[in-house]
Amino acid sequence: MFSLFYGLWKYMLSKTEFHVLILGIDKAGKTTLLEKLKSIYSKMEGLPPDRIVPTVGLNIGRIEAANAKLVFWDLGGQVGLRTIWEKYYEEAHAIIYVIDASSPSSFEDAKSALEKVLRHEDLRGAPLLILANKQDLPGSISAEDVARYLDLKELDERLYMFQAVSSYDGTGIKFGIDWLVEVMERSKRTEILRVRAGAAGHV
Ligand SMILES: Nc1nc2c(ncn2[C@@H]2O[C@H](COP(=O)(O)OP(=O)(O)O)[C@@H](O)[C@H]2O)c(=O)[nH]1
Ligand SMILES: [Mg+2]
Repeated sequence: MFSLFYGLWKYMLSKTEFHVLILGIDKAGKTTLLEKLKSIYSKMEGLPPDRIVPTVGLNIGRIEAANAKLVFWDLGGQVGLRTIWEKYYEEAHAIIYVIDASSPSSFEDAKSALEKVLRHEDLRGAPLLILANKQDLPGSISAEDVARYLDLKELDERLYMFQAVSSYDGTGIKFGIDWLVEVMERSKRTEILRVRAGAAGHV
């Protein structure tokens, strides 16, 4: 009996397309991360870093990872574009927040932008993967130090993890994505989004 339900559950999850927001301030490395994700997980070659231009609006990437279908939304990070973020919040299963771990002067801005994201009602319960990016650079700080610096107070009831990555050489990315898929599959928010999508389908 258990295995029947488990099988059904697994089947439903395999049909789910998870929406993952990639957020962070300008130049944190969001678009470079998205292109790296494409090149790691799909046969398609991602854009090389020197071909990536500043994002105005939205970049989308679709991949399959750990048997799950993932859609990434990379939103422009410039202050003037941040109001666009909120339109995607409601539909997102999880958040990846990218931080340039080699740029201490940007930490304060990164922290306040993240706190604003976490306070947003429409993102309640969304699992959060915080990436300490640019680990290939000698001046970068560890994921633990980023966590200590951010000293986030509003994480309760949210599944989260800090992970050191490099969007250049790919270090740490698979580990972070595996974690994200696992927590999205069992998150209450995924359940709520599924129920809502089902209800909308019957209208
Ligand atoms: N060394 C290094 N540079 C990176 C990494 N990720 C992004 N960058 C560089 O950081 C700058 C901003 O990257 P971009 O992806 O455009 O940032 P976005 O504004 O958050 O989308 C570019 O010059 C990238 O080449 C990384 O992991 N290592
Ligand atoms: Mg960008």
